[in-house]
Amino acid sequence: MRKPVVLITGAGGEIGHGLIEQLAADGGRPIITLDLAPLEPGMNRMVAREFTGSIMDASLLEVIRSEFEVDTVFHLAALLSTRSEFSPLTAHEVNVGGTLNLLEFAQHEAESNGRPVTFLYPSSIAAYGLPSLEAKTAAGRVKEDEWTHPTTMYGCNKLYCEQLGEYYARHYKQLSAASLAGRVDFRAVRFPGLISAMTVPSGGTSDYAPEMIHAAAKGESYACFVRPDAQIPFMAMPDGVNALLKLAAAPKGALTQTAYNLGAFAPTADDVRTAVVAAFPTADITFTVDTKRQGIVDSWPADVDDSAARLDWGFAPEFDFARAFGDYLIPTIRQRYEGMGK
Ligand code: AKB
Repeated sequence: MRKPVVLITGAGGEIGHGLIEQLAADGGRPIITLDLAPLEPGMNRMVAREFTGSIMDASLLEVIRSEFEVDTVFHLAALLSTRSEFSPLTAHEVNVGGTLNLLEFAQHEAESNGRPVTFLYPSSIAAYGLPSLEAKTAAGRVKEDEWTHPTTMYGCNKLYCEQLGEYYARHYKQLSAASLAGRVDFRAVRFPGLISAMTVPSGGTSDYAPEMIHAAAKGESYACFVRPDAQIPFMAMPDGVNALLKLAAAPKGALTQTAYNLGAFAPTADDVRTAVVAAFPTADITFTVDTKRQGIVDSWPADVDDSAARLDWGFAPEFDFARAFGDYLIPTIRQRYEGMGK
């Protein structure tokens, strides 16, 4: 009998890093990973097997299926919003084509093993598109089904993949004689901007907040590319990882929707700057607005209504703005860069 394993795609990225550590510490199912690049030394010791390759490589996915019984997928691999605007076709191929490959993988795995595969999908606030700053201010905390008219390729990809996941979960091959839907137990969260003390993101538009903090800790100057009053929701990485794990463990019957908003705090760029300068008084942070990237941030909501996640599966972030900075970001980042001699 093969032991069930957890598959993490894009495992070497920001979320994968924290997720592998937490799953390994929990000591549950063995972890297997798939990423374009090898995992960092240290991370690879926490996983049972590491595959280096692409989610676009169907034959590699077949190899994984033949060697392992996967019962949970965390499909993290994606091109983020800024990078996707420079290469929209590649973004579509990776973000949509790659997700479709993984959904097919999960469907086949569930059919051959005779039990559903839980499929966790990190969607994003990029799935929203507010047409103007006036609309953004008036909208306040948006609900999952409001303002879903994304302006970015990444946002379009995320919203469509949420719908693809729902198709596999509820309607897959609905005209076939035998019912095949429901084998993929698809669950998505719409992440706000994530801020990790351990890694600096790349290719995203919410990157200004983490970049500001990491630059200050390293003693480097930083020119923030959005206006001081730019506002979107953010979350500390440990809360993001815990949310994925909590949603994965939630009883299916408790879930009333496939995609859930998650929020924690919604500072302006200037609020972030103020908190960073309080911790690093010599920080040199200025604002040089990139109007195009600003436009993307302006199209995302100032905050989200995450009451469905709180109600259905007990989402409860540990870190508000003060705690995220005081208890997690500043002490961990300080220690990290001091240890590295900056
Ligand atoms: C990005 O900026 O691309 C992401 C996101 C908000 O989904 N971090």
